[in-house]
Amino acid sequence: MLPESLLVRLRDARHVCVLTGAGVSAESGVPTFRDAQQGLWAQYDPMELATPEAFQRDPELVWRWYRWRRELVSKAEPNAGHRALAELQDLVPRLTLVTQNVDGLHQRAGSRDVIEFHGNIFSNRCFARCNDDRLVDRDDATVPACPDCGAPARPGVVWFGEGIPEVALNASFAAAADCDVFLSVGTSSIVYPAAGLGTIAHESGAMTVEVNPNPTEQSGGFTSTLRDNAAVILPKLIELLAH
Ligand code: BV8
Ligand code: ZN
Repeated sequence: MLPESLLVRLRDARHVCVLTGAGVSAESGVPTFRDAQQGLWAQYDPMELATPEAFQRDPELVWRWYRWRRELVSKAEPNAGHRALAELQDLVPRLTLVTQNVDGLHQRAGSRDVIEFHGNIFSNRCFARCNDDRLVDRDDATVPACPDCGAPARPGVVWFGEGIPEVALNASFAAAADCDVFLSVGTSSIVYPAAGLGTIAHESGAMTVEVNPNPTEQSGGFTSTLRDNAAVILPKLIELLAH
């Protein structure tokens, strides 16, 4: 059951901040980041492939991995957890949704102004960063070339060892520090700086809640933890909030 205190705080909240991770897309059939890679990819460690070094070493391999994931994500549909977060946006005065996911499922569920902390798997950018603002809209080869400088194009995601896009970083930190309620949904809270948002919210006096069927490294730092799937808990939360 959901704690009454959470409902009271949500009803009074001026600003709610939600951080999601791969767990919110699990029920859409998108494997979480740390699930054992399926089939062909079982022998690769995502921590190895999601790096600029891996791309430098073998752009073809990295592109094949991303194409495989793009294929998987394009066949996935948003689930009840995504849809509940889209509804929450119209039930509170202000909602900041920060996602670590690169699958675009929150937007497909109707969420607006989603902060994509780690980028988006469907966008391509120039690996040589000749023009960071320009998305490379060519997808004609395994490793598409940047039309401006001919360097290889890369998926528009943030790799390990790369900085978070400035705008996303600042907006997320500001929202965590300003919000009255912070929900951490479907993340193992391992990857920084995303995993630091919950601590900022907690230290700024927000009520912080972890929605995850399993405990995480940060469970002890939350006001409360709801041990069930996002697609079960979030619709229940909306149901109670809306009535
Ligand atoms: C940075 C995009 C500095 C790509 C991702 C050594 C070397 C280099 C860096 C580091 C290092 N040591 C530490 C670091 C920092 C590093 C880091 O934190 N590493 C970790 C592993 C210790 N961070 C970085 O490198 C970041 N950048 O620090 O740069 C810098 C600063 C300025 C200038 C230059 C440099 C960048 C990190 C971004 C990496 N990119 N993704 C891609 O997707 O291909 S991270 C990747 O992991 C995904 O985005 C994913 O979202 C993220 C976190 O994983 P989760 O989402 O939490 O998923 P996970 O599978 O782990 O957990 C799922 C959870 O869901 C589980 O808890 C499960 O119980 C739960 N669950 C399951 N089912 C459900 C559910 N919950 C609810 N409902 C369900 N049904
Ligand atoms: Zn270029």
